[in-house]
Amino acid sequence: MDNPLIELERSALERIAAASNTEELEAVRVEALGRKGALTQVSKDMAKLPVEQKAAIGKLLNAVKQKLEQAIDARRSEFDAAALRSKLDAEWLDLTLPAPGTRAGSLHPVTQLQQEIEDLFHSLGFAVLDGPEVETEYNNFDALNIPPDHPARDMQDTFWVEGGYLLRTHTSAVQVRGMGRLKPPLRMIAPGRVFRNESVDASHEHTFYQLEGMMVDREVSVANLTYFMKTLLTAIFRREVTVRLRPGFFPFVEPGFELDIQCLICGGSGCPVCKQSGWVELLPCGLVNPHVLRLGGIDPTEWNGFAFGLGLTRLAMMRYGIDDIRWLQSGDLRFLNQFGGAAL
Ligand code: FA5
Repeated sequence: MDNPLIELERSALERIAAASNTEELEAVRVEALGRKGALTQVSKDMAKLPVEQKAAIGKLLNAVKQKLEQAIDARRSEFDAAALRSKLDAEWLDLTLPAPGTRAGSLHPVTQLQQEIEDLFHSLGFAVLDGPEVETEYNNFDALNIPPDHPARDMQDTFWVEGGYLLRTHTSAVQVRGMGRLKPPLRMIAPGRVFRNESVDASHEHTFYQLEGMMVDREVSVANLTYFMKTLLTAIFRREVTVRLRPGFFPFVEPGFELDIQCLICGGSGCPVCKQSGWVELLPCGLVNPHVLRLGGIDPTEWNGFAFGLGLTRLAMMRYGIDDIRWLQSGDLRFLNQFGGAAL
């Protein structure tokens, strides 16, 4: 049985050397060393041999097996090294070339718009306030005349945080802080990010931006409110836009209004952004409810005011003709690079 084993070793070593890739090498391994391979067959045939031959053949068998395994491992290492070499060649970087330079970033379109509106209101005597995104339940709801059992709480599906805190659902919470900080007469705006547990679609995000506005003075009227709203929209759109004012309910204003803008994506004929209605809700507003002033430490017999809550993300959509709100938080540079106007 000597010769067949030696012959088997010789031909397997030849084929291992001739294999040109790992697949061919594996085929040789299976044929020679696999469960149904040639060496396994020899080892089964040994059972029929006389006892005195078994030991010698067994020894030879093990030696051949070991030699073939070593040859296969060595050849496999050659293939691995060649694969690594060609990968490194393909990904080669010339570190001696000069660096491409700093690529200038730019402000997000919502930030650009926010800064424009801040400049505008600043020029009209409004302070720009900031507030926390994790708010107290009191500032977000109770102080705005929305007690725990009030159905208006359901209008804003809330992300609750432990310990009486929540992710603010609107920037109106900053009104409460503003009234505490600034004494009347006061004018303030508060831009910022807000959160609602909403199903996302072309015009609804769970995380979006609003810009709150509030003015408290003596004898403030709806005429003052509409003046500021018109000034705002004319400055932003720099052209005629069609708006409509309709009654709207918010417990913190009385009377309350919804100011809608004719959809600038479809021109009013209907699309997914305006939910086929031709109108986009943009700017709810109203005269501040006297109870809210009282809770804010302001005497409503002496002072009154207006407040509005601009949907800043939706305004950006109208301004730039963005047909799906999800683009704005996508982080997709192909989208963002179109707004490269304002450098960081
Ligand atoms: C409010 O949040 C009130 N706090 C606004 C207010 C302030 C009223 C002061 C009166 C006085 P509303 O839930 O309608 O209201 O949201 C205001 C605006 O935010 C909407 O008109 C819309 O433009 C925008 N908005 C609301 N929900 C979403 C959303 N899921 N995705 C994007 N924008 C939204």
